[in-house]
Amino acid sequence: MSAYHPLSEAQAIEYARQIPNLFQSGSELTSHEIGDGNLNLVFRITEKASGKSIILKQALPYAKVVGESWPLTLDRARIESEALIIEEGLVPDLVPHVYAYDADLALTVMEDLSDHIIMRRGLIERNEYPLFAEHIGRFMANTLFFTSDLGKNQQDKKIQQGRFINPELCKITEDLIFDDPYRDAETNSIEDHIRDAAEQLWSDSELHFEVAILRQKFLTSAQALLHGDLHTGSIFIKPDSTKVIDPEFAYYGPMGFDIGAVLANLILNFAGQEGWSKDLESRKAYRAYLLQTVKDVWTHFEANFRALWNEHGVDRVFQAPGYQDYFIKNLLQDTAGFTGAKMVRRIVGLAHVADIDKIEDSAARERAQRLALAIGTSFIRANRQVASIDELIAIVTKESAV
Ligand code: SR1
Ligand code: MG
Repeated sequence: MSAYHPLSEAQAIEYARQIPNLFQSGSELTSHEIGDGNLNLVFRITEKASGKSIILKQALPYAKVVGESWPLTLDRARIESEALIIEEGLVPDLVPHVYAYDADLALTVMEDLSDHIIMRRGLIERNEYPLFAEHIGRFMANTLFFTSDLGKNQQDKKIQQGRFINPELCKITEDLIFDDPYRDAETNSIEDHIRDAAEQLWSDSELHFEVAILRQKFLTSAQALLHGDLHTGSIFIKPDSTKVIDPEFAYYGPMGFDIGAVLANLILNFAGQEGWSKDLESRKAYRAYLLQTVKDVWTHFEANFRALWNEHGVDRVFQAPGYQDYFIKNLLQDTAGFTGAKMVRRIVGLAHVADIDKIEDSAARERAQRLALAIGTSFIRANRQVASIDELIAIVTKESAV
């Protein structure tokens, strides 16, 4: 019989006490459940005397955002802890340290990052993070390159892929990103004032063709071990530090899906700016910062990725003249499509983003939603054509000028 049970705050303290070499025996510990995501329990355990703290993250056997009617595998806790450990081996400064993983309780014990804030909140507060683009570009270049056939022994890659099949969490993505937004699905969440725009998505067969291309890539293109859910709620940040958390959706998929998640969430915040400042000039300045960050994320990613390829490429055939350029061009195109799909799902699908949903003025919120849909659908349509990051920036600029 499994020993699994969801922990209470008191039980989390008892659990933490038993972890060797963390807290003084008998010291006073406090416990708070601080999880605000869609799926898990997250306890922060603090030792009163020393101020030392850790995080216990426990998977629930269902999706918290919906309830017990949506069962969900506990194996995602294993996936998350194994992915974090792999990422720590590649970019130790950019992920939290994992102290322990408990398979019976589907629980990971990890470093507390409470001196950072969740990046989505940081962007809503309109903070600037000058090191973010370099950090996330380096995170994605290293994790994607060194888990792919470009940078990892190709037999070892296949074995590693076997540990990251993750069918249930992939199915969530397949439904919520690559299906439901394009039909009148029960799980969609659509505000009445944009119903017409949603209906347009459902009847646009040319758009459906492009979404089919992206869906097929998500289902079959096992390029690299992805984070799988790399939105700004999966990033802890402060001005001098970036930490990527929450890789429970990790699986072997198309690289552009991770890059697209980062860009989409920057652009969703861009679309919501009217809701977060009354001052037009300050809004323009923050939007310029966000667009520059979009460009810098891609540029840092590309520079790091090409350097890794040139220095650590494992495959002789992939050194063929012109192949690296061809690969990067295709990756940018995938990134464009996945960015668009990730924007659209956050406006009409099941799980939205606070950058848009928390805008109180409904007229401003509607404008933000329509802008996000216009940019998102344009990006999806660009997925086979775009040739430079500047072309993608130009789409955002054009749609937001209308
Ligand atoms: C039912 S889970 C909804 C969403 O939350 C996660 O963060 C993923 O983005 C997923 O699609
Ligand atoms: Mg998450």
